[in-house]
Amino acid sequence: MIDLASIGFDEFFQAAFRRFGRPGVPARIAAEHRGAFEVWWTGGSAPARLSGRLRRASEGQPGVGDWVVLQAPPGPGGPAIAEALLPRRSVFTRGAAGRSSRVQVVAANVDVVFTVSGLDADFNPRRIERYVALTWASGAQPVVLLNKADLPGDPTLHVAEIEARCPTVPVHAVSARLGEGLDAPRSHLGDGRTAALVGSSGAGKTTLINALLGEDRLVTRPVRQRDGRGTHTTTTRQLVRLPGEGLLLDTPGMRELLVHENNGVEVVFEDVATLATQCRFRNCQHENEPGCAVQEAIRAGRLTVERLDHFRALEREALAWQRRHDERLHRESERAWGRRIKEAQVRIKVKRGDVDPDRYLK
Ligand SMILES: Nc1nc2c(ncn2[C@@H]2O[C@H](COP(=O)(O)OP(=O)(O)OP(=O)(O)O)[C@@H](O)[C@H]2O)c(=O)[nH]1
Ligand SMILES: [Mg+2]
Ligand SMILES: [Zn+2]
Repeated sequence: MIDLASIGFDEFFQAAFRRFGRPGVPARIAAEHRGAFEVWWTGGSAPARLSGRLRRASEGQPGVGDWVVLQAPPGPGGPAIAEALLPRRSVFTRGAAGRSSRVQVVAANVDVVFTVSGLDADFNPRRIERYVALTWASGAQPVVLLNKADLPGDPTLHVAEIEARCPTVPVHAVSARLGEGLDAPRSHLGDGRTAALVGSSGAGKTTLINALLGEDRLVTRPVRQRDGRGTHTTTTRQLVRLPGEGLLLDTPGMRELLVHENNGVEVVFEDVATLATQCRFRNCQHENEPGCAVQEAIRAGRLTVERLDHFRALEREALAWQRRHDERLHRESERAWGRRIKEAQVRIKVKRGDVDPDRYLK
């Protein structure tokens, strides 16, 4: 038996299921492998497939983490049939490799996306930025986990570098192998919450899940000695339950992180974007300008400050993203980042008392 609330079936999905209005059984897609699904429903776990109508539906295909409606309770007579996809609260997608127009659901209805990066040859700040940008666009909270902190070297510099590049994003150094620093990812979990782990093959996503589980349940494999790259060990996206602490979604390391048109931004922040078009000034920053529809909505209780912050972060990421497409602008911003990273490094040294603050920080 599964208590649906513990796997994320909250008021949002309850209301969506009521609006669906026909008989059926709500279930969450827990795993997918080549078109075959495993779903979780109140009766436990069961195999499922999509109805023909859902397979042909234009609104996008269901992925792991999605809530679907089964025609009937699963029984012994073969896979249950999912006939409808409930609306999503968040969705992390990427352009599928190969056919450029296809969009692949990496993780649906996740509250947090952990971008996992090894503090070895895998460490690549620009790639981490891309994951963070895609996470903002998904509607989930980004968190960066710099794994393998047990390797020689000082992780604090890397943490500072990522913090400088991704302001407002929590960045933590952890060691999945030694089980160190796990309170940080734990603090983002909770009963009924879902966190997805993304990152390149070999970063240690599955090892991290095992460490949080406290048992070696999922298969992990060493990276190649030569270049530290993983061997694509995880091949299915799947949800794992951490009793009382929520759900983790393991994903296969991605070879490519293709961006596609807007990655769902307009869906997730439609309310804020619409309000912004109603401000008196076209370049309104929504701070204390007269005639600001966004601040007006906050005063009236129709919009929360948190949501505006989240939207701002996304805008900032989107801007950074656009910049990267412009080679000339890109080089300029790279120099600016370099300055900010240096400043962050100096701040750390000042904290440790290694340098005289008056010389560096004015
Ligand atoms: N030194 C060190 N090695 C680690 C750590 N975490 C994971 N590893 C090693 O990194 C290798 C790859 O780990 P996996 O967990 O399989 O990596 P993954 O991100 O799941 O990779 P894919 O499933 O291929 O996407 C394994 O040999 C792990 O033991 C860590 O904290 N420190
Ligand atoms: Mg794995
Ligand atoms: Zn405004």
